[in-house]
This record gives sequence, structure tokens and C-alpha cells, in this order.
Amino acid sequence: MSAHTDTIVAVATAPGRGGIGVLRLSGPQAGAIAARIAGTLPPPRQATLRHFRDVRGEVIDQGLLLYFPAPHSFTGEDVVELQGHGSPMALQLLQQACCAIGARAARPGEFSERAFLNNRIDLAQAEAIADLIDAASAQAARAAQRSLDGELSRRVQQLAESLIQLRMYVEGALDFSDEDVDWLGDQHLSAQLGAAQAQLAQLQREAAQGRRLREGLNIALTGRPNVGKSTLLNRLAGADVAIVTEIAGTTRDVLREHLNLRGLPITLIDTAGLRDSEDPVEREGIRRARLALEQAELALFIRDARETFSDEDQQLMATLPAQLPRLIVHNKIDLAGLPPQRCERQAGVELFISAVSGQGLDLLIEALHRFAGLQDGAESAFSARSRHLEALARCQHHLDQAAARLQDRQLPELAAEELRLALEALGEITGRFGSEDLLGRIFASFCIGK
Ligand SMILES: Nc1nc2c(ncn2[C@@H]2O[C@H](COP(=O)(O)OP(=O)(O)OP(=O)(O)O)[C@@H](O)[C@H]2O)c(=O)[nH]1
Ligand SMILES: [Mg+2]
Repeated sequence: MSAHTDTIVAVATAPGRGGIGVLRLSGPQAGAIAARIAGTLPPPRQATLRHFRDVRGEVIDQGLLLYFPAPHSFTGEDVVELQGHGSPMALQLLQQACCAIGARAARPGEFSERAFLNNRIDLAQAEAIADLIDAASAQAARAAQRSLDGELSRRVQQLAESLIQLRMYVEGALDFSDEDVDWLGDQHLSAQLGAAQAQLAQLQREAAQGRRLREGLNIALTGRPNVGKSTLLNRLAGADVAIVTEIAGTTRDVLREHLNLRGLPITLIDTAGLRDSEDPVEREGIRRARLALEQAELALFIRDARETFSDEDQQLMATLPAQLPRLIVHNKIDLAGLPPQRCERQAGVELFISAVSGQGLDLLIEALHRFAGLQDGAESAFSARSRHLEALARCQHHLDQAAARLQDRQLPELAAEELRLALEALGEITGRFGSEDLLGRIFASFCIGK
């Protein structure tokens, strides 16, 4: 149970004026402090109307008092909630009164941190609380709620079970290595290993999708000058952010706009049109455009729909970073007299749109959702963070190493060690192997009172 001897206090409701305001206390003194402020402590979990008084006995506010004795509380410690009016001044006076009789103001995320340290929730669930609070779309909120419910943790745990089985098998084989039986050449082992790798790959895909809902997608607009990149940025942003002119080579600086496209958070990056130029300013713009492309997760290759798709387009596309996925967007269909359309050709998905008239923008947004794995109706099962994906990538590395060791049947001890490291990487997600430093960083990003 909790090793904390101090009692923390914070306003749990959002800052500002409101109908109600909640002050929350957690720690061994929570009950005693609340009893001083409210007279007596009500029975556990029973809302009771009380006057709240300062140390001199003067009434500050009145409201409901709720007492949750340990361990049946959010933090696992004694918790008291004072639900008064949403008056910033009354709440401040109440908090001061609590601090005058032994409480300490909580750091950001400290309630969640205590809940984690007392095993009420794991680390992925604690992060999901922050993600739910910060959710910018209904989909992101639902996904965060599923992670808070433990969906991500359950999936990680299932994979961990598979790895534990594997590890037991390999370590068992080590014990019998003097015997004639070729344990490590066993079909069963390679099948189990293959299944674990597939399970991990599936989890990585879903976690990547869960992360996109939270962290969004970096999408770069690229193509030759004057094809309508900046016009498209302005159109999707619904504001005049980038300069648009009919002169080729207008955009020089890299512009980043954070947008929410029907629930999908994206950063749309407008860049200079790509061409050979003698102008040193434009050349610098193009150099920066190429740098921005290196960091993007998707390129929208914009072109003028009036021109036929030529070798020149092909050549220009070939200069984009090789691994960068791309959608080809034929713009200005209003001038070309073409209908909006989505088609799949050899070069990939192609869209026909007009950034000026808005035709085809629905198709474009749908294509971006599809790319992010958010098709209509199909939602990400749970929210995830970069930290989780990094841990899964480390797990994959060690699992692949283990597979290689088992394949060449040399040094099975090393295979067992790689499996142990793979499990350790998974443990970081739920916090079993988290360092203090990691915990500090995660909870510091929470808001106060959570
Ligand atoms: N009719 C029509 N005109 C468009 C469309 N998209 C862009 N334009 C026009 O094309 C010209 C160039 O647009 P920009 O958005 O500046 O093109 P850009 O690709 O950003 O060009 P650079 O910054 O020079 O690389 C402007 O005059 C726009 O009004 C479109 O869909 N239809
Ligand atoms: Mg431009």
C-alpha cells in the first residue's frame, strides 16, 4: 500500500467560475483535515451537506462532503471531496484552510500518480486519463476511454503471456540441452514464435492508429509551383494563412497549420513548389521544403489537373523521400472541367479536386481518414502514445533477435535473454519496469488536481 505520509490537496475542477467547484484531498490526514473544516466526517461514500469553515471557524462555503476511506478510492488512499460552489475565491480559501491544517498543494498529476503507485491503475491507464481530458474529438475521447478501461493494457498483457510461454519453453530446453531431443528445432517452438510475432505486429498497427487519434498526422503539401498547394491549405484551414498568387514560386517559408479534419488531428505543412531555380531565396525555400518532407508521414503530391500526367511528374515524385507514402491530388478540376473523383491507379490513390470550388474535398478528407486507419464507422480500439509505440518497437527488436538466435540454434541462452528483454519492453507500457525518471515526466504533463 501507499508509502505516502503526506496529504495532498488540489482543486479538481477546471479553473474559473462555475456551478460547482470540487476540492480533493488524498492521504492519511484527509479525513482529519476534512473533519476540522466540516465539523464531522460523514459515513463513507455518502454525500452529506455541510458548512465548510476556515481555521478561525468562519464559514467559507457550503456544499457536499464525500469521504472515501482507503483503499476504496481513486488513489487507494483516504480521499475526501469537498463539493462547494465554483467560486475561484472560495476554493482558494478552502485550499488555504486545508494547507493551514496539514495538507500540501498537489503537484500536477499527483493524484493519478498515487493511484498508479497504489496499483489502482497501471501507467497506460493513467496516461489515458490525461488523454481523455485532452481529447479533441469524439473518436479520440472514446478511444481514450477504452484505454482507461484497460483495453491497451489487456492487449499488452496477452502478448506478454505468449512471450512468457516462449521463454519458459526455451529455458526448459536449456535445462535438457544434454539430451538427444532437439527442443529448439521443434516445430511447435517456431510456430509459437511466429504467432507471437504476428500478435505483436497486429498490436503495433492498432497502437499506431490509436496514437494518430491523439497526436495527429504530419501531412506535407508538395508539387511544382503554382499548382494550388497554398490554396488547399487555406481551404482546409478555413482561413487565409498562406499567401496565394498566380505567380509561380510564391511560397518560400514552411508553414504549419494544426487542423482537425472531422476528428482526425493533422498538421498540414505547406512548402515551396519544387523546381530548378536560380533565385537564392527560392532555392532556400526548396531546400526547406525537402527537409519538411523528410519529417512528414504522408505527402499530398498536388498537380494541375489540366496537364497530362507526364514523365516530368514521375521524375519529380521520384525525388520525394523513398519511404514517404503519397496521395496524388489533381487540383483545379473546375478549370479542367473534370468531376471530383477518387481512383486507385498503379501509382497509388489519386484524387481529383478543386481547392477553389471545394469539389472533391470530401473525398480527400475521407482518403486521409482511410490512410490514418479511421474508415467510416471503424474506430480505433484504444488510444496510444509514442511512448507505447517505442516500447513495442523495442519489444519487436528483441523478439526478432530471439528468433534469429533460435534459427541458427547457436547460444540459446542469448535467445532466452532476448525474450526477457522483449518482456521488459512490454512492461514499460503498463509501468512495471518504469524508471522514476519516466514516471516523473509522464505525470508532470498532467494538469493540477488530476
Ligand atoms: N480555378 C482554380 N484556381 C486555383 C485552384 N487552386 C489554386 N488556384 C490558383 O492557382 C494559383 C496558384 O495557387 P497557389 O495556391 O499559390 O499555388 P502554390 O502551389 O502554393 O504555388 P507556389 O507557392 O508558388 O508553389 C492562384 O492564382 C490560385 O488562385 C483551383 O482549384 N481552381
Ligand atoms: Mg504556395
